[in-house]
Amino acid sequence: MAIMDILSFPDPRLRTRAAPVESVDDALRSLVDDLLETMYDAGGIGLAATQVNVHKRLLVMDTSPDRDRPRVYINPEFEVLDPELGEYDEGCLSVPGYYETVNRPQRIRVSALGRDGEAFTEELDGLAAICLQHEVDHLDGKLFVDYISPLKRQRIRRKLEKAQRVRA
Ligand code: GNR
Ligand code: NI
Repeated sequence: MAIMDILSFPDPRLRTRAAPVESVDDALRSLVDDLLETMYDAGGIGLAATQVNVHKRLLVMDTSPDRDRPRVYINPEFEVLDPELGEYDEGCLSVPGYYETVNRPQRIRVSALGRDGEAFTEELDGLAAICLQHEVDHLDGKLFVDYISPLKRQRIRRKLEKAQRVRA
């Protein structure tokens, strides 16, 4: 197991569209375990492979209160079950320190492969539905800051660029 480095906005690698996973083998399962370890270490409720610079359609989540319910989604697809949007203050491990309100559908049906390579379908609502959509956006090269005003996005970009220069 290993903790991986998480890319930060505005790193252009976060804009990569991830490719479908071809086979769920031991190497992929090892990556899944590293993603989970990295997510728990960073204190996030989700993590997409894109964020650790691996451009495969794979994400992990744990929205449980005790953080003891890891979920794995390989090649996830979702459909919206209820077009009504709900607003939520979203954050992102790749946009550290910033939270902005985003509107998304509140109920979705997700199909994916699990860690064992078996297909499953489930319905999600609440925070899990928000998080899954946020993670699938990462796999498509999208970030929650794409939904806010260009002025706010530019302000966040400048501050994170400055913080990254200081750390470098
Ligand atoms: O830890 C996270 N919290 C969060 C809060 C509201 C909406 C989405 C998220 S996902 C985020 C972890 C992350 O960046 N996943 O890509
Ligand atoms: Ni994120």
